[in-house]
Amino acid sequence: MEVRTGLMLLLVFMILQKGEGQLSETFYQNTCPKLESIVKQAVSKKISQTFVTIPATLRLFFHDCFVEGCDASVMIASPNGDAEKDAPDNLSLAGDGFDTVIKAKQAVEKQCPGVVSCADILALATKEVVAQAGGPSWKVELGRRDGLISQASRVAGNLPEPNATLIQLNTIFAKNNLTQTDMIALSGAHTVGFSHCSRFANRLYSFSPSSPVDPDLDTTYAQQLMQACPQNVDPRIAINMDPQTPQTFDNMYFQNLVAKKGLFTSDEVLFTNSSSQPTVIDFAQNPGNFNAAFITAMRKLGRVGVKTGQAGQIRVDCTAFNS
Ligand code: HEM
Ligand SMILES: *[C@@H]1O[C@H](CO)[C@@H](O)[C@H](O)[C@H]1NC(C)=O
Ligand SMILES: *[C@@H]1O[C@H](CO)[C@@H](O)[C@H](O)[C@H]1NC(C)=O
Ligand SMILES: *[C@@H]1O[C@H](CO)[C@@H](O)[C@H](O)[C@H]1NC(C)=O
Ligand SMILES: CC(=O)N[C@H]1CO[C@H](CO)[C@@H](O)[C@@H]1O
Repeated sequence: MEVRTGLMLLLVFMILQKGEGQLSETFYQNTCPKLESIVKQAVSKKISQTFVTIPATLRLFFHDCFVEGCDASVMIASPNGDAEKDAPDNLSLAGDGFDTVIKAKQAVEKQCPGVVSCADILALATKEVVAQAGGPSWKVELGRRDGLISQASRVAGNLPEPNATLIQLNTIFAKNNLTQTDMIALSGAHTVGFSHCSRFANRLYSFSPSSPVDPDLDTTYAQQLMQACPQNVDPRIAINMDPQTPQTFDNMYFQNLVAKKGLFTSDEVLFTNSSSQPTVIDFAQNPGNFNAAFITAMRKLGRVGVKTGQAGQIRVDCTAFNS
């Protein structure tokens, strides 16, 4: 009899544990029912102030998830300059992404104090910026807790470089449970936003001894890039990554790749390598297929390394651990 009761308790305990440890679309249904509309309002206001809100928030989410998991660790500000956001890889994260999360969190705290994690607010804000740029929308899984570690030294090697090969891209995404198709779809985020000249200048001036300009770059596009980014250009200069529809979240990125107008080597390789080319052509020709793949991949990205249940904390201020 006692053994059976014990087993029953164990079973109930295991079910509870499992429920607690998983993300769910209805996580805040009772504790903060208006969460989505509060975040939406804060994000819309921020977008009306600056378009940069859109690419900056989207990239911030990606960088957060790939380093320590989606736990808002990228938001932490360190007085010593040794937090995740201070790493060289993060040097170009635009301040407007951080500001978007801070503003949305402040709005959420007014109605549901101490309940919603910064990690979840970043995930919701990211869905919002994509939708408001004309991209697809999706249901965001919630229940992430905020992380307790944010170190610049833990960034290196976890984020892909713009000169990465297909194998390197696949390896780094696979470590985050993302497939090659997920990786290609997520790269479509480069349909909005900016890049500094230094991230692709090698393709214009020093590609190889026999060919200073990368032969995989359309010649007219290469000339336009050289005009925008002359050698020794001001390092603060940044250009649109999608030269055709820079402010719209569409499948133009893939059409650009087919036209040899991918900005980074890591973009163009998705078309030049025969193993990924069919997916690029599919996404270039069928926006619906891209949108569906992007949704699938964003939901998977949002599960990377998440802390749930009692792990981590619900930060009061997204830029600081609770004291
Ligand atoms: C596949 C590997 C990837 C590489 C090598 C890569 C690399 C880069 C680089 C070098 C920049 C320019 C940064 C600058 O100079 O300011 C950039 C910008 C950006 N990336 Fe990626 N990225 C990758 C994947 C992703 C993913 C998965 C997302 C999101 C889902 C993303 C979203 C963005 C956005 C939105 C920007 C523009 C940021 C802004 O305008 O503030 N990237 N990326
Ligand atoms: C990419 O650039 C970095 C830094 O310049 C270099 O260390 C690395 O070897 C390059 N990777 C490839 C695949 O060319
Ligand atoms: C294409 O990518 C695969 C990995 O998916 C790699 O094995 C192969 O060497 C690449 N091909 C070229 C021509 O770089
Ligand atoms: C990848 O998925 C496995 C199995 O679900 C999980 O144990 C692991 O933590 C995941 N990795 C990341 C980085 O999220
Ligand atoms: C070292 C460094 O410049 N880090 C930067 C990382 O990104 C944040 C947000 O834009 C900057 O404030 C830091 O200066």
